[in-house]
Formats: sequence, C-alpha cells, structure tokens
Amino acid sequence: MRAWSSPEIPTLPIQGPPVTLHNTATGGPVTTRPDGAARLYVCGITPYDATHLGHAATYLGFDLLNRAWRNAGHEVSYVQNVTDVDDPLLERAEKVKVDWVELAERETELFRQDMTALRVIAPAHYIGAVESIPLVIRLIERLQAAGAVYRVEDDLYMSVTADPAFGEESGLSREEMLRIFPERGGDPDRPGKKDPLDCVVWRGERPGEPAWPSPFGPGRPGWHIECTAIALEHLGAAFDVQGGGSDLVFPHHEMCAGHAQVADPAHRFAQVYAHAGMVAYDGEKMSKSRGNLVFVSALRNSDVDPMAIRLALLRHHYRSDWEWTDAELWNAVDTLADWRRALALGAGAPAEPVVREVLAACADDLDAPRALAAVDAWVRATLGTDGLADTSDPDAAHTVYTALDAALGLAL
Ligand code: 5CA
Ligand code: ZN
Repeated sequence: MRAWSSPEIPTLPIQGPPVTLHNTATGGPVTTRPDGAARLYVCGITPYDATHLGHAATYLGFDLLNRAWRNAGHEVSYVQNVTDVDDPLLERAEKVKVDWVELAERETELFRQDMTALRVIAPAHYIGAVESIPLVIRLIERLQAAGAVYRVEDDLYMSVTADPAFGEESGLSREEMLRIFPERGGDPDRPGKKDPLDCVVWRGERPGEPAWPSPFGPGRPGWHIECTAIALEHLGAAFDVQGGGSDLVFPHHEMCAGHAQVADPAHRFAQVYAHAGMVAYDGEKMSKSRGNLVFVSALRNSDVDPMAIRLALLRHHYRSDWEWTDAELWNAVDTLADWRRALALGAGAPAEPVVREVLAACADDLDAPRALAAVDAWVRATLGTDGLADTSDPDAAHTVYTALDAALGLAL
C-alpha cells in the first residue's frame, strides 16, 4: 500500500559514529554493522485508534535509528506493515458498526498524516496484511514442509518446539511466557494443541468474518506470520533490526523469529531486536483496550505545533517507560520558542561540538535526551541566559538547524 511522503533530510558535513543499540535478545548493547544498506523492519499499527502518543513515541524512536544510520553513511531499507485484518480490528469494526475495510483505510490514512506532520521518514515498503496473503500462504507451506504445522479444527498452528532457538529473542522463562501469552492474543488452553504456546498461522473461516481461499481452506493469516512473511520478502533473512514497542517482545517477535527460523534454519530472523518503552497516561499504559488515549491528530487539530509534540516525545529515552503530561507539551512549546529565537540570530556559540555531541548521543542507543541537552546548552550560551551571549561562530545557527533536522527530525 501507499506510504506517506518522507521529509527532506539534509546531509551533514560531519559523519556520525557507528550506531549502538540495546538488543533485547542479549540484554546488552550491540554495535550494528550493516552490510550494505541497513535493513529495518518496524511493526506497524493495527489500524484503529491511531495514532496515539504511545504509537508516535515508538515510531519516533525507530525514526532516530533510521536517521542515525543515514548520518553514519548507510543507506536504509525500511519496511513497515499494517495489520489491516486481525481480531481486534474486526471486533472494533463490529462494535462501532463500521465496515472493517473502511475503518482500516480511514485509520491508516490518519496515521500517514500524523507521521508526515511529525516528520517521520516513510518506509520504502509499507505493506498490508491483506495484500500479503499470498506470501503468508507460501511461508506456511514451507513450515508444513518442515513438519512444523498441525491442524486444530479449521485452524493451523506452528509447533514452537520446531525452533531450537525458541525463547532466545525474549529470554523469558516458560512460566513467564505462559503468563503473558493469553494476555497478548494467545490461546494456551485450547484443546488439541500440542504445546500451550503454539500459535495460529492460519485461522479458518468463521461466520461473519472475512476469509480468503488457500490450500488449507478459506481463512486469514495469524498475526505473527504476517510480519515474518513481509519482512522476509522485502528485507531477506538476518536483516539488521526488528523493532516495536516492548509489548511485542513476547509473543509477537518471538513467534516471528520462530516462524522464520523453522522456514530457514541457517539464518536468524533479525540480528537485533529493539524495543521501545511504554507510554502511560492517567497512571496506566496508553492502550486501545483501556481507552486512555491522547491522539496526535487531536493535538494537531488544537493547533499544537507538531514539532512541539516531537520534542516532548524525544525528551524521553526510547527505551524508558514514562507517563505523558500536558505540562511537558507546553514546556516543549516554550522551549521551541527559545530555540527559534537563538537560531534567528544567525551567529551563536560554536556549533561543531554541539553537532558532534548530537550525533554521538543519537548513535549511542538513540539517546535523544542527551542530544537535546546539548542543544539546550548551545541555546543558553547563544542567548546569554548564563551570562554573556556567545556569538563567536558566524554560521552557528545554520549548522545547528541542519543537525536538528537531520539527526532529530526537528525542522525549526
Ligand atoms: N500491528 C501490531 C504490530 S504487527 C501492533 O502491535 N499494532 S498496535 O497498533 O497495537 O501498535 C503499534 C505499535 O505501537 C507497536 O509497536 C506497539 O508496541 C506500539 N505501542 C502500542 N501502545 C504503546 C504505548 N502505550 N507506548 C509505546 N508504544 C506503544
Ligand atoms: Zn508485527
């Protein structure tokens, strides 16, 4: 399907360092060394209740990775999916009596507009679950050929025991997996399953639900295999990073890895699994099921500068769990006014050290708060908030402006 239009990204005179990321699978930092273009897959939205600030924070986090790689001299091959058919979407459509296709299209379009406003670089391939059904069918056939698929009534499951590396992505114990699985769409207690953790790869047709023909009977893809099929098709095996929010660590990314590694035991699915923290509101994780959502579009419709939303979100490290407050947004609005005042001067405090620090911070596990602190310090020095205004660098504003845009996506 169509992605959104990417912002212009200026080229910096200084190259950034190699990018280090926290890898969920090892629990530690890893320096990414892309071989050719860096290959990134980020799990996309299930298109209803888009785009809340939790979604936005996660996509901004991976936008920092995209930018850090580009600034380190890599091309980036970026793929994202849209889960445009799945149980929660169909349940919502049923509840509000809207056609599920219309709901998905409308919400996907809203997401595109929000991503454009927030200056998030668009994926080269933006792929829906529905349009990927032929890919999913071919992948299930490979899993069948590996002897890893069995039937329970009209549904097909993959045996987790078929993947010797099952569990290595999340690092969770079996007890923890069994606890989390039913909370995140799993059905551990279904009679006929070989292992409670096995997950659906093809869901047979149910009355009133959409279904597509397949060699296994009419039905639709399971959630996890959708991302596996799309990532393998558009990025190939052992791509650099699979990203998403931390609620996708298990089962989603574990199952994606499992499907891929059974289909192709010679390769891991992704080399690194990276996860963004959860944004809360009113004391609880911002989530569709709780309904405690703040929408990017609602803020935009109240004339809030999207760059202030972006700045407020970037003040938090992508891996931390934190709570959204309106006060932080108004703070960001004030900060942008100060920054714009400093940039309007043209000359300012020496810019090159700031640019180096911004690039170093972003390459160090996407440390946007550290990068922003460097810009705050430059603005204070330039405006003389700390004493005498420093205007010793005649091109400072232009240099800082370009780095803010290229590394942090803040176009002021
Ligand atoms: N379509 C699937 C992924 S294949 C999905 O999880 N969709 S979603 O719409 O529920 O979430 C989209 C992305 O936003 C996921 O990466 C999810 O981890 C992330 N996300 C959801 N809620 C929050 C939150 N409160 N804070 C941060 N990220 C969140
Ligand atoms: Zn996914």
